[in-house]
Amino acid sequence: MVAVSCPPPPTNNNVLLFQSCNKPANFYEAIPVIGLSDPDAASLIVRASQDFGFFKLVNHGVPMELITTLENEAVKYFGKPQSDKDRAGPPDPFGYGNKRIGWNGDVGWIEYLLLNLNPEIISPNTQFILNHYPHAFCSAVEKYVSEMRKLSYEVLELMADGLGIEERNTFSRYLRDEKSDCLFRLNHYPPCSEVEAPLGCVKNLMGFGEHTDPQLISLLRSNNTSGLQICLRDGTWVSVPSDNTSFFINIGDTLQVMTNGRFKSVKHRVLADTSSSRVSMIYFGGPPLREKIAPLGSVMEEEEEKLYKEFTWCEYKKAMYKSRLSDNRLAPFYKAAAQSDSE
Ligand SMILES: O=C(O)CCC(=O)C(=O)O
Repeated sequence: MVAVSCPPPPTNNNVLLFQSCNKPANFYEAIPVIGLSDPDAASLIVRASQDFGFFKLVNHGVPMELITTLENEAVKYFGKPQSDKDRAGPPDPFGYGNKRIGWNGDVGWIEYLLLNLNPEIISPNTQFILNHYPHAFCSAVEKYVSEMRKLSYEVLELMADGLGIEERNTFSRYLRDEKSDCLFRLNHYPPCSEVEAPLGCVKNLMGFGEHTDPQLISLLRSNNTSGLQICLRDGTWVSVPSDNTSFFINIGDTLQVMTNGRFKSVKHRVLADTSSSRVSMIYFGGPPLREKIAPLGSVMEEEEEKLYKEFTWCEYKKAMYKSRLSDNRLAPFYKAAAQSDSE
């Protein structure tokens, strides 16, 4: 394991806007690997969600053919002329985005397509994509997302089992709701040249800066190009070995709140590769906009203090849209006492 610290962006080249970072030499091999039908899957998932906020899911039952079809469609899409791709942008916040992530100055070595899956939100860009993109692309997205929905329910229900909660749908009900606020994102990180840094060090450009995911969980799949890094609980950044046959599951901020901090939302980031493209696809499972989010009594011990105030998912999103990627976006929702303890 190699500790990494990120110096300020380089000033001696034309990629001034982009953060760069040393890449840890070694891949971290201790990431929990869990089979969906392992007899002890529920308790392993709970342990991984507590210790890492992250795990690799194998034997997930999602047909490889469906995954490959979508990946091929994504590669075709990102290979189109820039002017074609720009027709679905700039992000509203959905649609095609290039280098700029969000509205508050975050940039990365990335282009992406973010699709809204919430029937309550109107996104002209998502509508444009559904109306104008090739049938093969839209149909591949639809089939893939439908598999992601099912998989997210299964994982969340195993989490409830593992925590000893009687109601298996305690978490999954938020995503099963027809107004759930879910998103789907395709990311493309083109190869980048290495950035020369002082003292002859070589650094990689930041593809996607450090952040936690806001929703309950994210289901991430990538091609065989590495670049994803997670932050361990001791603050060390480690590289995740790529595996194009598995899913990586991220715990998001909302599940951290619902479990009163028992599960940790995992800080992660992506470094662009110097020689190959990375393509990733991520399903983000969020609750309905008006749903109240708070620590759940069924997860807490008697007498346990709630660490967070109650808020709606819509309130969280409003705060999030004003923040930078790396901000602690749960900060406004800590109870005062819990906040001063964490300072
Ligand atoms: O591309 C990846 O592997 C991760 C991207 C990510 O963290 C995101 O889209 O929120």
